[in-house]
Amino acid sequence: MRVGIVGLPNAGKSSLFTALTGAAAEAANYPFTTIEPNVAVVPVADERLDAVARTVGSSKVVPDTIAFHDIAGLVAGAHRGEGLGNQFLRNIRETDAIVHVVRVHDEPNVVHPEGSVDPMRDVETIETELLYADLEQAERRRERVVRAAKTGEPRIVAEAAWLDQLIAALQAGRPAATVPPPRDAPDAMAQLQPLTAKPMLFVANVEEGSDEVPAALVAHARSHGAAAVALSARLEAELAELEPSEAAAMRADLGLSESGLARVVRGAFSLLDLVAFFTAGEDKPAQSWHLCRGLTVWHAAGMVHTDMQRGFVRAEVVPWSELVDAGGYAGARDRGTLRVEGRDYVVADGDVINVRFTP
Ligand SMILES: Nc1nc2c(ncn2[C@@H]2O[C@H](COP(=O)(O)OP(=O)(O)OP(=O)(O)O)[C@@H](O)[C@H]2O)c(=O)[nH]1
Ligand SMILES: [Mg+2]
Repeated sequence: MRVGIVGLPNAGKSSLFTALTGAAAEAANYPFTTIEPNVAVVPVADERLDAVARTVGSSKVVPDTIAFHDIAGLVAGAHRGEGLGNQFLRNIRETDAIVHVVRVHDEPNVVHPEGSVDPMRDVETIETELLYADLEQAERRRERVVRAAKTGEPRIVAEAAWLDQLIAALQAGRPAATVPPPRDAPDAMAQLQPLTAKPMLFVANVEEGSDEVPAALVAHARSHGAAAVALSARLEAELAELEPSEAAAMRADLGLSESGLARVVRGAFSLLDLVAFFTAGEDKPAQSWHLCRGLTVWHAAGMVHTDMQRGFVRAEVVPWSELVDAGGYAGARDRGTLRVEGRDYVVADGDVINVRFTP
C-alpha cells in the first residue's frame, strides 16, 4: 500500500514523515525544504500475526508495510508553475491514497505561505490544485484518445466520452471520484490515476497536547467521503526519537491516549477497506498481507507469488484465532476449523492461508 502526503509548504508534511519513519527527513522552518521525493516504508504492526507466528513456530515475523511518499509543498497557483510542488504530483499518481496535512497550530515562529493560519482556506487551495493537476492530465489524455477513437473501437469511443464528462466535472470543481468510468472502458480510471479519485485522509496538524480535529474539517471530510485525524506533527517527530517507554510516559503527561501515528495508519487502512490475511509455516516467515475486501483467495495467492496464482489448486484456510486456539495446523485440522477452499473463496479478515499449487 502506498500513500502520498500533500499540503501547503510548512504545513508539517516532513515532520509527519519523520515521525512515521523515526528517521530524519529534513524538516526546517522555511518553505520547500523537500525537493526530492522521500519514501518511508512503515511496518503495520499486528498482534494477530505475532500470535500466529508463535503458534506455528515461524522463523520470523514479516509485517506488511505502508510506503509514505513525502513531496514538496503545493502553493496556490502551482498548476500555473508557482512553486515546486506541481512537478512532484506525478510522484504520487501511483499511490493508493492521499494524506492531506492541514496546518491548524498557531505557532508564530513557523512561517505560513499565505501569511495567516486558516485551515479551511488551505484545504480549498490544495484541493483546487489537485483538481487542476487532474484536469491537465485528463485533457492530455483526451487529445490522444480522440485521435484513436477515429477507428470506432467501442472501448476507445466510450473512454473519449467519459473524458469529456470528467473534464466538465473537474472544471466545475467536482472530484474525479464523482465520475465513474463507463462499462465499456472499466479500466479508464485506473489508467488515468486521477488524484481526486483517491481516498483521502486529512491530518490536522494541531498544537502540542491537542487531539481535536476542527469541526469544519470534520464536516468537510465527512461530506467528501474522507476521514480526518488530529496530531502534532512536531511532537510526534520528537516522540519518535525517544525510547517507547519514555514516549508513552510523555504522551500520558500530555493527556494523549494513543500515538498519533497509530491513528494515521489505522485511518489509512480504514479508508481503503482492506482485510488482513496471514501466511505462516514452521521455520518459515510469518507474514501479513492486505487485500481489498471482497477479493478471493486466488487474488490473495497472486499477492504472495505469481506462481501460486498461476498454478493454484486449492487453499487451506483457518481463522487466525482458531489456529491459535487449536495450537497449530494439525490441531485445527483435527477440529475441522481448517477448511479446504477453491479459488472463488472470498478472503475474510484474519484468515491464515496456505495455497497448494503446481509449480
Ligand atoms: N509548533 C509546531 N510546529 C510545527 C508542527 N509541525 C511542524 N512544525 C514546524 O513547522 C516547520 C515546517 O515543518 P515541515 O514538516 O518541514 O513542513 P513541510 O510541510 O514538510 O514543508 P515543505 O517541505 O516546505 O512543503 C518546522 O519548523 C516544524 O518544526 C507542530 O505540530 N507544531
Ligand atoms: Mg517538507
